[in-house]
Amino acid sequence: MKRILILGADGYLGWASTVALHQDGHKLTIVDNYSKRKYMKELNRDPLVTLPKLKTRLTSINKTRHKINIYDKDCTNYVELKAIIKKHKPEVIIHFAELPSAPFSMLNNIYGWKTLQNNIQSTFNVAHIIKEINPDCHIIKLGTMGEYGTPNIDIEEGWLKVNHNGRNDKFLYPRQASSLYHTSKIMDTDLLWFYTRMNNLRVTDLMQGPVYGLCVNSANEKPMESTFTYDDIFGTVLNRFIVQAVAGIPLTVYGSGNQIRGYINIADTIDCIRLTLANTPHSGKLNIYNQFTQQFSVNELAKLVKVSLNEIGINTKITKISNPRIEKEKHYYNAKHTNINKIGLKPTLLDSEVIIDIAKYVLKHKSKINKKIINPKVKWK
Ligand code: USQ
Repeated sequence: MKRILILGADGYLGWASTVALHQDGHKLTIVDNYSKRKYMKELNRDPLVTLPKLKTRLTSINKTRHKINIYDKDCTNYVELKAIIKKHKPEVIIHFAELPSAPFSMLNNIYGWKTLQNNIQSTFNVAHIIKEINPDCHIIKLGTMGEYGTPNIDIEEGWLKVNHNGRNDKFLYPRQASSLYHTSKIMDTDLLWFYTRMNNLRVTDLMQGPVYGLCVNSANEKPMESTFTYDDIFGTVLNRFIVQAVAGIPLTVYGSGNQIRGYINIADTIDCIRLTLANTPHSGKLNIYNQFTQQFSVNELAKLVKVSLNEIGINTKITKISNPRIEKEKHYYNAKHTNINKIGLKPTLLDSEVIIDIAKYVLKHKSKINKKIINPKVKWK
């Protein structure tokens, strides 16, 4: 069992990880400054269910096993973050404390800079503090498959071997993002690789595809429930499509719908965190995992939602709307993702049952769906 510091514990993945790792018996300290909630409010976006803040959500959990320490602090504040790390001496830091949305980062110069500033500064703080205090602490950082973009060659897991003029070397796989958010994640990776090779840190970078699904324990929904967003700025595509179908709105396929990405169920995200916790990198090593389980085009996802929800009497229409983003719509996509399977991931595959399960949760909260926050308002051009 480990002493773990979770940064960004109020989010979709942060909260799910907090509950799961607490159940596994780890000793947790969690931090969040609720900045995503603040920006959602500023932009008149709400999640499907507005959950209480961490302290309230932890009331029942904190009566059992180890008590979880909670801090309402900003990870871009070096001094405050350092004090927490000094006090709790984590063996592992899981860093989710980043602004996670591509459309948010492309809305205007203010949110673009906020995304860059928050994400780079929090990552810098984690790496620099760990270098100063305890280089043996394992840093697990959520990266994104979007760092690689859509190159016309296979996407390797983090690294590319290059033979140039008869000589060989290995470099970070080329990165070319198509939003400022994804660019901030590239900068994170560069910072962590810098500290890993210069200061012998131990870092795991999880290059995750868009996540879907629920973190709801059906036996006792309350403590497990994670924030579930479906709006045009903070929602990811599959969760959005399911909410749109339940609300009777045609699914918003952007452009031709041939964009391919690698997707992952939130339950598998949590398992990946558990597996990487058990596989600490050697000192001076950056382990990179491409964290997704299946590739789909947007059209395939829309069709799967339509066919699956038809089984429970929901009749769904699909529309193609002008793509608000600048992204390749027809492209080669073959991303390797074997490293995480090698250390033990048993993938949860996307099928009708999974989609219907998510839809049942959404149906319970159907009256809360705000139809005004579905159509994309942020344009890249
Ligand atoms: N899309 C639609 N219709 C929609 C929403 C999205 O066609 O209503 C399309 C987008 O144009 C894109 C694809 O679906 O081609 C995925 O979009 P997304 O909004 O689900 O995901 P994205 O903006 O790429 O970012 C999300 C998360 C981010 C994570 C990333 C992984 O917000 O935190 O890093 O997924 S990846 O996409 O592999 O970069």
